[in-house]
Amino acid sequence: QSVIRLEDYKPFSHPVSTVHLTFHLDPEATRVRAEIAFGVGTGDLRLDGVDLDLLSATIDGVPVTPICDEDGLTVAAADLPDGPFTWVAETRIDPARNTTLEGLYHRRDLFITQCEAEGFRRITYFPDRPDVMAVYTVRIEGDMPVLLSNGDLTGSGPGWAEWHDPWRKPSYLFALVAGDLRSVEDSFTTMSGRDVTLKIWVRDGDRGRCAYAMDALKRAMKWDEDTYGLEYDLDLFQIVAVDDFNAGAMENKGLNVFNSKYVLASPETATDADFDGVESVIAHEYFHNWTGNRITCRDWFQLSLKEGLTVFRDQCFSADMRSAPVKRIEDVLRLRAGQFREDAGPLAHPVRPESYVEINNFYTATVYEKGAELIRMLREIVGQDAYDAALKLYFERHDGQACTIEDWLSVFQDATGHDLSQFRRWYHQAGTPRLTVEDRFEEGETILTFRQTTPPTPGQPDKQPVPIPIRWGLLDDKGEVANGMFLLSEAEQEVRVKTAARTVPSVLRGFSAPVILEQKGQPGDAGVRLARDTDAFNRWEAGRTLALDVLAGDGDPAPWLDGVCAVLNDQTLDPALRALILSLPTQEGIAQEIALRDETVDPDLVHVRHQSLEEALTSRLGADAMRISRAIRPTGDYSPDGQAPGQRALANRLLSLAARRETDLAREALAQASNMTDRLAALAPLIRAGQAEAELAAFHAEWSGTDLVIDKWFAMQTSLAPAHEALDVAQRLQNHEDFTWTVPNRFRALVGGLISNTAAFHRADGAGYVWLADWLLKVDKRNPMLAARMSAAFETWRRYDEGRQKLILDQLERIASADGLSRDTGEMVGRMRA
Ligand code: DPP
Ligand code: ZN
Repeated sequence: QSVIRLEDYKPFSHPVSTVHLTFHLDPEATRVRAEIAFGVGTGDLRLDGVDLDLLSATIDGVPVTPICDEDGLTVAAADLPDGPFTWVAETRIDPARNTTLEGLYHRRDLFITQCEAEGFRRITYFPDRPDVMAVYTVRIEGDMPVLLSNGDLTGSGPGWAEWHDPWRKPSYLFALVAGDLRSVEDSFTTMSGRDVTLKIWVRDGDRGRCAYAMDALKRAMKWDEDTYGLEYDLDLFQIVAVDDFNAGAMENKGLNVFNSKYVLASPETATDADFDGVESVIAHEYFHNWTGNRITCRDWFQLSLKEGLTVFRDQCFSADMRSAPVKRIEDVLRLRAGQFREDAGPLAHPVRPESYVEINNFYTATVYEKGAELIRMLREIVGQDAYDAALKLYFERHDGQACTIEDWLSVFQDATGHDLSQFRRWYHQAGTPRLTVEDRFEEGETILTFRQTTPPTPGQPDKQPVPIPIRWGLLDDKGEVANGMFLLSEAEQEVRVKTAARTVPSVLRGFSAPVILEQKGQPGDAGVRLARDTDAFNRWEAGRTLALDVLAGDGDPAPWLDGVCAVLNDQTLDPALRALILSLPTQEGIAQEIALRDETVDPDLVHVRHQSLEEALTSRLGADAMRISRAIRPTGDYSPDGQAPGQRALANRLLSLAARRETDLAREALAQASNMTDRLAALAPLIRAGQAEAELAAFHAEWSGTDLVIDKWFAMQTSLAPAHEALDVAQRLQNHEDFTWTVPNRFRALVGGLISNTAAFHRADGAGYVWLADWLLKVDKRNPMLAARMSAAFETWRRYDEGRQKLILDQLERIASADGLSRDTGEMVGRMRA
């Protein structure tokens, strides 16, 4: 496998100014004519191209015969004119047989493109790299009612359309969609008075489920103006929802392509969490217009330049739209579940990686979520005003360019005067730092001693201290006596605060840095923080600490039970926050904690402990659970905004506890449920109890044909079935007539669902591992990106006992030695076994 390295970066040999593309669409034989204007360059002309049939090529009208290979073609320098020249190539491609879902593909009568990272080379020969930016004009010919591409429509007639995008862009932002689609239209007037037409394109019949996405888009556009002073820059902004998509969505200039999961939502079909997802992904892709499109990446090692910043921006947007502390807790849950897990295993890599085999394998939680945390820390370190000034300078200095992480950090240094040389380590060093805090009271002072270390990760045995912004407070029995922000930059440092007596420290408030905190305090401290920390995040965190003492060790459940019951009855607290505090860490979260303590994870024991703490809480609450659940459940019309989702979350959490004893309570709730959030919440306890057969059949009958809901039907069964049955359930369901493994959403629903059922996936006999490996081998032949992503289910193998380790390694070896394994999956499996 050939390795691409950051240190080998060289600019492209020839500048490109314009690209004219003409598509004659045909499912099996699409012809693409590409006319590319190259400027004066040096050396050979090397163009990327994969699975293309080259029909003809000319330079300035004269036929040329390039040397073609598997990855592209070369025209020798001797055959190139001295001055600028025009390259014209005609290629033939087969979108119907393109099962990779990269490049141009044809599914269910739709032509769809996905070009990030390297899909454009499956459309035509081109220097397919983000630092080659050009102005595109596109003509589409095809017998379909809707023919879309980037930018503005400049002409159309029956069977053809022409588009022009005035903004220079890299090839990964090119898009084309064609087929029988319907649109929902709206408009937005920008702060400078430009009227922008907004269109969301969906299949006939789905127009009734676009309102929330449209509303979120307009709110995102307004927010970016208000918060960053950034305005949209075309007269048209379009979103297309498609059912066959490898990722969540794609920010192509002026024509975002979305997995329909992040567009279509109605109270009957989508849960509160789905509505949140629509809002944040719509915002994320829209925000890319400036952080990604106007300023793009020089090369793919810089991916976090656009992704980290854009995730941070969408997190802030969602925090402003709803409860900020609740959003922060949800972001941290996600960070820990994906990124801390990644950082702790064989796939750990820096936010800015230094090498890759297949770039698709680096669209990771580290690049995205940890990348966002780095921006958040920068803001924490320099302060909001300096952050705003830096962002202003970033857009002034780099608009229209393809940039690096160094460019970004230089902007911050220049705008704020902060020396960020040590901060760079956050981008280069993999692994999650461990932060410990010890406190003592001496002579009228509370002294906090902070220490940091970062464990070795693959290829990086030695780590250096990183700057860690630590927001802290001190609590006494009346409330907060002091607070502040401390920047820990050395391996060990102290903070001294004058206090009258010992206080309870509350550190890393708001999760001010992406580190693992170990708090060496007094036994009752977490209980104090849970009861009265002024920082909502740390109240939740204290509950989690107490729960993990029971779940990952042998702690006494009483402090957790007492603490969360007090929180439950605190009417002044946001119900959404109460629901989060009342929830247990997931079994994956518990396993992570056990591994952190250098103990072997026993998934069965984790499962048992998890169940018994749920049971203990159920006992403790008794009849209160249903009483409070009923009282707090919102009545009236469904709304995904405001207080209602939090009230539903709390009502449903309590229902899930109460229904452990009496499944009839869940049946009753199901009968009364009038939205998808409540229906799924009512179904869950029945599935867990293995008593949902009739309900699942009714659900299927009602939603047959509504793909996103049927995805839920599959996922809930494999993810919630009792551990000893879940694999059988999955094997039965994979023969269901609605199970189409070639559709990524459906595959992820069933297989991803089973993987998330940790005790089932990690069955001691290894049947879960064999089953997943069988699937990966099958899917890899069609859609390598999808298989490679899913293979990360094995990344935690070192956590388990020798028996399970061997069973997983056997499967990794079986995959590694399979004939024709993709570069994607080959790289993943290789790294996991190393
Ligand atoms: N660039 C996309 C996104 O993260 C992923 N393909 O929005
Ligand atoms: Zn993104």
